[in-house]
Amino acid sequence: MPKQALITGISGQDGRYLAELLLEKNYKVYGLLRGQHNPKRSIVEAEVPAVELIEGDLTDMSSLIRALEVAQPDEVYNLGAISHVGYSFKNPILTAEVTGKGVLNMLEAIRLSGGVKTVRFYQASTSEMFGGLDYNRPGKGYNENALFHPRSPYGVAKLYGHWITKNYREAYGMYASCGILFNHEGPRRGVEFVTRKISNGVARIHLGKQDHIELGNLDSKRDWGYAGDYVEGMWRMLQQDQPGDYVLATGETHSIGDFLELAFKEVGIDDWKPYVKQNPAFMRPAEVDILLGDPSKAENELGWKRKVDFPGLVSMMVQHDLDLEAEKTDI
Ligand code: GDR
Repeated sequence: MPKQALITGISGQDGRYLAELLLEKNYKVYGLLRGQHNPKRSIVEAEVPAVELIEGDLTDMSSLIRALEVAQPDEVYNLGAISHVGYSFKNPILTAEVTGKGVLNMLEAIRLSGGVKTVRFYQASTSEMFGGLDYNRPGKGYNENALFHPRSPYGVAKLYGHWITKNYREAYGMYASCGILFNHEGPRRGVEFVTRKISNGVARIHLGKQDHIELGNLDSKRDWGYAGDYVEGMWRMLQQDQPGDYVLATGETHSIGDFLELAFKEVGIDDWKPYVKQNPAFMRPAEVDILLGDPSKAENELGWKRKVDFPGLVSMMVQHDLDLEAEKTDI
């Protein structure tokens, strides 16, 4: 019997990469899709047609119970969330409902439908729980034991999701693991996130479709890896004898300026400054200045290591957007 998996957040970058990976491994994959008429349905159907979509919402526990009845999953990957940090400042209550309480809704749905000892659960935790402040700033990098200090409604909601998942592990003996993932990017990343905004902007500038990119804070640093590598780590976490929490990261940190530098070089522009304008609208009320992860535990225990390096990631994203934008007939 092939294993069965249910993925929430199927229409996001990670949902689609993970679905591809599980389908390659012969899983039967179900995806929870939100909304009455989700415009991303067609993207999922085109990229991973073998996924069976179930309509449901993390804020509606009855829909989650129904999804579990349909999917009968061995593994649940909870990737669904309001995931944009800037947006979470403007919609903090909705973020708490979906990104925080949504995790509890799914855990309770599993428990109430009798799956607490049979279903393996993955929670998408995040480096945004750390905060990058002076007092807890990482030397070698944040690991699983580092202090948390979230700096946004998103980070706070994710921290709730993290702890409620650990609580179900401790209270009910559930196989529940949290992947504390540092930023992971790729051609499927939404253009509202800084890396894709830059790669897409660079491609459009190169093709004469726009003349500059508007960004917020250029000084923050992130530990950026490739999402395709990170979904492999998620899967590995649920194949261990015991559940646990793992950091997935590259162990390197780079500034937005470093990303701009490499992205513009990809199209032969050495000085990016004339092409970038700062717009306060993209600044956040509180910022995470630096993130750097220490993936030693995942490397040692899961045998996981990222394959794509920083220059490889930037190049992959810019080249993808050059092809995409060249095909489009818009200006
Ligand atoms: P992040 O990703 O907040 O780290 O969270 P994002 O790409 O949005 O921001 C990274 C950094 O870039 C700065 N920045 C801008 N960001 C955006 N989105 N748009 C801009 O115009 C811009 N200009 C500068 C930001 O201020 C920030 O410092 C991502 C999300 O995917 C989370 O869901 C996930 O949990 C973490 O990564 C790991």
